[in-house]
Amino acid sequence: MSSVTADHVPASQGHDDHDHMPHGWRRWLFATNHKDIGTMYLIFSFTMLLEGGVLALLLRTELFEPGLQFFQPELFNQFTTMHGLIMIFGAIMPAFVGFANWMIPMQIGASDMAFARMNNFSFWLLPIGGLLMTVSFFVPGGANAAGWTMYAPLSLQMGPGMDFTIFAVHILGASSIMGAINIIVTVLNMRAPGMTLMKMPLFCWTWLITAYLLIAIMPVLAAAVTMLLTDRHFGTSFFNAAAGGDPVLYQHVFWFFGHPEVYVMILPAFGIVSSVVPAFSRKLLFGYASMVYATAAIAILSFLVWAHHMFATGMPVTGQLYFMYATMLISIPTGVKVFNWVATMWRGALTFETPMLFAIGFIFVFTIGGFTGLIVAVAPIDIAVHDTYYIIAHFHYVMVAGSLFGMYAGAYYWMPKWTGRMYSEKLGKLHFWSSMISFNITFFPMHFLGLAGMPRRYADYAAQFTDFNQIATIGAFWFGLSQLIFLYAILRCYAGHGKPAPAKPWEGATGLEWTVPSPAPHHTFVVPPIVK
Ligand code: CU1
Repeated sequence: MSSVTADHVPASQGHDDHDHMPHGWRRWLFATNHKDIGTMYLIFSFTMLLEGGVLALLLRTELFEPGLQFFQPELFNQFTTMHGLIMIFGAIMPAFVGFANWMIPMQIGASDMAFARMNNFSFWLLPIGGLLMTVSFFVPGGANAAGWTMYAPLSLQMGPGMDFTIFAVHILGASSIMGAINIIVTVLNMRAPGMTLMKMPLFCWTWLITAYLLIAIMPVLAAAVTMLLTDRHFGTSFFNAAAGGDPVLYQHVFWFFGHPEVYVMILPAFGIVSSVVPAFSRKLLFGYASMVYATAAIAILSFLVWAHHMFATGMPVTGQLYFMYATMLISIPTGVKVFNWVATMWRGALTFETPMLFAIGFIFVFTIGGFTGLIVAVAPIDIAVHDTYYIIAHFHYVMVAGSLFGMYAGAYYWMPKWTGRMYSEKLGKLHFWSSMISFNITFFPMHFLGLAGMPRRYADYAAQFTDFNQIATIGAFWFGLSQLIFLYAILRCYAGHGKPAPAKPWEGATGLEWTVPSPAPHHTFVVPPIVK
């Protein structure tokens, strides 16, 4: 990574009067500039993606055949829980904060994030939280096997690993809240002259709205797990029915966090796709204002639909109807977005470099996930497929083909800005096609498994489910290996291979970040031209 900055810190090295950037490991531990912190966020989240991915492959290995081959059900369930928690809190959320750190200041013409030292703190909480989450495996009683949702009453009976998980969630949540505060203050206070809110790139808008979501929901999650903690150790009985508590209350509190959390993980991807599609269509984004309003509408509606995760708890029919219709309402602003992306491409001068492939792949495959979301919003259907692989298929279409593909679109799009090098288009395209095909081989059959009644979170299954499970496992290993292509492609850039990137590598790209040279100078922003 030294080659990234080598060209840009020469004068100050040695006699360090103006540039207070520390060198060596201190540069990273004490980092206060948004680019280094952004890089660390991205490295951390990719590491967690690999850890969560290995856990997923362990699950798929056990599920290659019916019967118990490798893992006992208890351990299998621990893998399930940790796969979910690590992907959500370790991989997806920090990755988007990494994108925000790198790109938002450059996109709005700010010199850095508003709170540089808090930025350092919120990053360094992550490895601590991630470590705590991971070591809970090795605590007596093990990591919690109650699922990533940590439902009471089961989570009240888990071993000490559960307390590790609770504490890890607190720490990761605190990091998210600080990241969100930083992003809000940066966007609202530090825009260059002329950069009005309605001129910001969509990525800044989607992150601004996401940050408000985070501030609203992370304390709710913290409250839920704190109540678990006091139920476990301090004699309360919020969720303990035997002592007058209500386990379903846990689900209400959890999903009041959990549903908006889904949008925390997808809105920034919407922002990235809204940057990439216009660039490779050589057109301005179609319907900018409607994109902003649709994002805000999705965010507001996301607070009103939480109990669609709870249709199977025996809700009154009026409650089921309300949550069903409210959930379906979200497909309207989401449809506006998909329409706008397609309309942006309509009659554009399209080219299909890797970022555009991932963006189009996102629109196509994420929309399948959105569509199955509409299907499971229907209460009677949801009750039928509740806790089956249909749900697993649905949300992996949203989180992998949505969040992850959106991130890959952004990573290839801005890689020249980050590394100063052009990635290999051959490797990028190989990564895209290999991921796209293997992703669908992995997750599409899970729709059939779910409809046929295969339940989630079991290490064993009935023999008639064997074929689709074997297909899914083969796809999963293929998908996992494909991600190493990305690792290789980006390491090549950092190692200085590939053509030097021009400041503006993409013909149709607009936005302030492209007025900065590649790689972006280490400390300060090149004084931005006044936006007209
Ligand atoms: Cu939901």
